[in-house]
Amino acid sequence: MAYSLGIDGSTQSMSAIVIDLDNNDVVCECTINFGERLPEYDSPNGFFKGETSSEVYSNPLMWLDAIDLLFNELKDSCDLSKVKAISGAGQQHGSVYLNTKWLETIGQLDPTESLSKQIKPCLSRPHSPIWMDTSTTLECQEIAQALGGNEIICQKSGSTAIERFTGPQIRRFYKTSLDAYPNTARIHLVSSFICSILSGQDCPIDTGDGAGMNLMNLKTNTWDYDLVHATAPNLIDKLPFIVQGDTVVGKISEYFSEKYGFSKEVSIVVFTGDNPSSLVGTAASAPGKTVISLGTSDTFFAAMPSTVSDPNGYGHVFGNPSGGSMSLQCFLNGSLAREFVKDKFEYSWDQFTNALLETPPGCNGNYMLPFFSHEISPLYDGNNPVLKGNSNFENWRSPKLAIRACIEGQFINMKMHTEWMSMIPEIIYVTGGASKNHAIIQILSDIFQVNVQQLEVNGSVALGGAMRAAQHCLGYTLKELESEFCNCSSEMIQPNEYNKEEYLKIENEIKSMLLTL
Ligand code: ADP
Ligand code: XUL
Repeated sequence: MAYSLGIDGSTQSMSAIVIDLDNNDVVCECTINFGERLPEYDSPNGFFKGETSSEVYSNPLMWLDAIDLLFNELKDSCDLSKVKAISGAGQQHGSVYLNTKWLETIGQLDPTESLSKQIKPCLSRPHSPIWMDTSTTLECQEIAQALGGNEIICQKSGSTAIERFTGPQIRRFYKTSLDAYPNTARIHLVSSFICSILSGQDCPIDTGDGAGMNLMNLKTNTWDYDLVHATAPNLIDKLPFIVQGDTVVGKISEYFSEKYGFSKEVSIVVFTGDNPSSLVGTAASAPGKTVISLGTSDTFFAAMPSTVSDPNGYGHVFGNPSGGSMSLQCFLNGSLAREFVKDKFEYSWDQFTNALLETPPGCNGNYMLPFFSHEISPLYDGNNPVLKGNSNFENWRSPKLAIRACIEGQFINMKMHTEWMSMIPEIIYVTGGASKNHAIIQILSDIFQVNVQQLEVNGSVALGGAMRAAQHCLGYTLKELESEFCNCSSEMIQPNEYNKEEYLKIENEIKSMLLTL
């Protein structure tokens, strides 16, 4: 019997899925929510703010305690001796800073002690900046200036210098912590940190997650000398190696085999970022399928037929764990914007849905840029949505118009800001909380004029890890794994062609409203 295990080290929780490759079913899924299970870390949503609200950190010891809790639960839920391979992913961009003790300690973890107690003395920086941190605007400018402009950074790394990306974060640490930076022997991403802990050795970074650092050259898949040099001194010695996503890094460490009952022969595949892993777990590894996740923020990602970067600098190119590259566009005003409009009128989701159904496409000539908070696609540093239409609408006196205009504005903005990817998707897979709302998805389908299908998998990040482990260690093909484990709802939502012209008209309106920002 062969089981494969996938791990997801995400912002709010540490999760795992175990799949049975003989019977093609999910053996168990466990989640440790940081806020609920580890309240001593004062991070109800998995992070805390620094001195300024733009600084956002997590405690890496919290992640380690969550790993111990997770494996304890897994041990009670299934027979871990049947697991033959492990891989997984972490939230992208976050970084862990370690001193020279790390390199000795990681190979000799004692199963009678906790992970957090043993790794604590290895941290050269107690807290990890994560992807929600936007404190590095100055460092982004400095790196861009040193390289001769953001265009060059984008050509080299797939993204312009971005505040949450690891390079600018490292530069800020170097500038503000003159003692701690030289004491740092290794800087890991969340993914390579967890992978190192599991395999009991200092592990590499894969090209998928490495591309989210503003340090990796997309053409060579190695650290880019100019970017590394412009970021911080002696940085190259502190970075792990970069490897392709199919690399087997080694076997599970004694810590896990002795403590949780794994066989010593379990192989571990290099971890990747949560979005690249989700690409695998949603069966979208090959070009042609696009995934839109309508969660806290909305993300749009797809495997790329050929690598291009966003000339406007808002989008990103990451490595595709199955080879080639993937594009990703993140919209911060996702579910929270939809909820803002719903709550403003004290509506339930059912009332919200009825409002959508009772208002015609085009919203009777009322348009909205639904940016209720800071936005990154496009860059907008305010908290006022822009409304254009009749006075009832502009003064928030019409719930129906506000609701329809918000959803239309979100998806038209999404369409416009993903055109740089130059792909006409054959199908859009949707996932995340709002994807269950049929009325919202119909508008999405009409605006993109593409068939849309809802994904049934919830934990696509952890599932992607388990699938990659099975593929690269146990010889299963991705096609086999996709057909057994990545299910979609049977219903296909089809675009209404009659609405095409109407939405193209609104696109022009939205374009001119964007110019006023
Ligand atoms: P995340 O994984 O980012 O925490 P989820 O994918 O679980 O987020 O989505 C949660 C969101 O789904 C909620 O914030 C809520 O706004 C949204 N949601 C839940 N039900 C509906 C619904 N019926 N229609 C639209 N949005 C919904
Ligand atoms: C992607 C991004 C987030 C994180 C956390 O660029 O910042 O999606 O990976 O999920």
